Amino acid sequence: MFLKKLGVRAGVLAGTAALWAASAGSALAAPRPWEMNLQPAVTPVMEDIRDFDRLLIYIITAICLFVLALLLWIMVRYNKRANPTPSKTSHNTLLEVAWTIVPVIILVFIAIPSFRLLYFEGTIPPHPDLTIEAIGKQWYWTYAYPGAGKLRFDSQMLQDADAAKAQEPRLLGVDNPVYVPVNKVVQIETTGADVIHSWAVPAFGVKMDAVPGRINHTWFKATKEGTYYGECSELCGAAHAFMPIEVKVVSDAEFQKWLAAAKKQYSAKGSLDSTRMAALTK
Ligand SMILES: [Cu+2]
Repeated sequence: MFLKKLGVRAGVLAGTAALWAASAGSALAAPRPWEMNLQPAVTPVMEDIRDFDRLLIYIITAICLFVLALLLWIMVRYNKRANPTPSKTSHNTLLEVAWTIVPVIILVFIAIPSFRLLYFEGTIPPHPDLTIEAIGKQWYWTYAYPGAGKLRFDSQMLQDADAAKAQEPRLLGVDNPVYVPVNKVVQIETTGADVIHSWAVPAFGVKMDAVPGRINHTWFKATKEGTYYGECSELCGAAHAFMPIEVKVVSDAEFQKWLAAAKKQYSAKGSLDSTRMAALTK
């Protein structure tokens, strides 16, 4: 957002931007082959993360080009042939002060939006519309909706054949996805039942460690309906790569419909205390 104000949103990455724009539908909600950039944002936090990322790219590019120009200039102007008798100068106060102060100014310039973003991510809006518990287990997730009685269920990765049948992406689709309403503040309370896991959905700009013995909080407000995928992002054991996260962002009405059905279907099926091994069969 701050970048918009600075007016530096011009298309350095015009090609990539065009690609994002062309595929702004819900089909983009999953990672794609050869994707070079962050996934498109569907929450205000992720929008700011992408803006911040872009700001850093501009700064890094400018610094790299400046250093490259200096190197080329030195190589051409001060090589042995062009400059046979080198100067014996060893200090230049002005230059030394400049190369200390300028990086400090650049870092402060980066720190201000960085801290603003950190606080935005870290501060859960008061009175979230929905709270979901995400319990990381070796190697699947258990979800509970504390506002909906005993609604609790396990979410396991689909095996390849089942994923193909269900038209879900391989290694990302799950049997029981999480449902959330669109444009609502969702608070995630996450913990680990055995080892440290991490609940992460790139399109939401959310990544929070699930630590046994404590509850961590994070939040998101998805502004676009669709299916979004994430993965456990803390190395948690042999099947760490096989405990994906699938979130379906749906309309209010659809969410209520799912909630009613889910209450009947899942009530108290998953369990906080029992840890069972996820099926590893291929
Ligand atoms: Cu894990």
